[in-house]
Amino acid sequence: MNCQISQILKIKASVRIKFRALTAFILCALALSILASCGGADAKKIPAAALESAGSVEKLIVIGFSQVGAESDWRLANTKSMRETFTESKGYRMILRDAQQKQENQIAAIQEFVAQKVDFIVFAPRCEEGWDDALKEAKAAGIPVIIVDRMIKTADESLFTCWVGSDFRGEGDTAVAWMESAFKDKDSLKIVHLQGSLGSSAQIGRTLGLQAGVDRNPGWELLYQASGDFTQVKGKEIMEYVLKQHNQIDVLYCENDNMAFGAIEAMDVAGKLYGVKGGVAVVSFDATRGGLEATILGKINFNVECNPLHGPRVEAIIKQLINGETPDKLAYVEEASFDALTITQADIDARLY
Ligand code: GYE
Repeated sequence: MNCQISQILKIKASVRIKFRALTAFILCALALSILASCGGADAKKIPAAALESAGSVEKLIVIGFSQVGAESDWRLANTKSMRETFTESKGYRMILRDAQQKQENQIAAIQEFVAQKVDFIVFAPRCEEGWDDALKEAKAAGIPVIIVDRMIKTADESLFTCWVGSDFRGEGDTAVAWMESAFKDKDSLKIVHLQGSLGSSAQIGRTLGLQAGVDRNPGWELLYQASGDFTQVKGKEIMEYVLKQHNQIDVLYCENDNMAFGAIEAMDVAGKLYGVKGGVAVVSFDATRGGLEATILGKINFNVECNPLHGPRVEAIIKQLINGETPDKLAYVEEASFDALTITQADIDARLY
């Protein structure tokens, strides 16, 4: 009998332990699901402004940022600017997706942001064409889309809220104006042209500027033109090839600093004279710190600025939208240019990227 009772007590105790464990499990699961719903999709759906005034649980403004890639110093500075601007301490949560230079990855990122019901989509498009379908999804979900840096081509301007970036054609025109003045006494000019990623606004604008220069200057000849996709590695590869094909090159028109760095490496290896010392005059774009250092050293003759510090500009737009204001549809950043003969150390010291 005693034995039976102790057996029954043991069974009861074990049932009690199992019951307690089950209760704890259920409580944990409940707590987790409450937490998940606080930080989940529904919370994000609430307009940020409303969240701020209501002092609600999730105050962070959620931004989905689709970045092109990490192809250049310019791009790294651009990503850094966005990261430094949209921090949790300032009330933001930025979901960054690096598309690794592939448009399909950017489309997938935009779709992901729509599914996550972010508050704002920001994207730096790889190329101009082919965004309508993805942007229609964002529009249908009521998510504002802010385009930075390069621009898109669309027949329906309502598919994006606004754009901020550079006047790439203007940059090309600035570079060509320098070439026209620097070589005004030369009857013929042999030009090698390293293009950026084909189909991107930065490439299209800078190429159009050069093309206009070639069209109006009968002595100008485009010896060779190829895309180095804005990378140093490809800039070097292409220049190695070109140097084997052509002996006389007057100007190397590089659509960004990194391709110029690569081409300079190739010229160094080949023992080719370039820069202010004579030989191949190097024209570049971006005017990053590295680019300006190469300019003051006389390796790059002329460098046209392209400013990547878009984080604060995008933040200003987001604040306008939250306050119910209408930002400018298109906003161009003011940019300078630097000549190796006049650049100063102060110009470099002032450079933030
Ligand atoms: O010039 C280049 C980068 O779109 C302005 O992209 C940007 C360009 C920049 O990879 O370095």
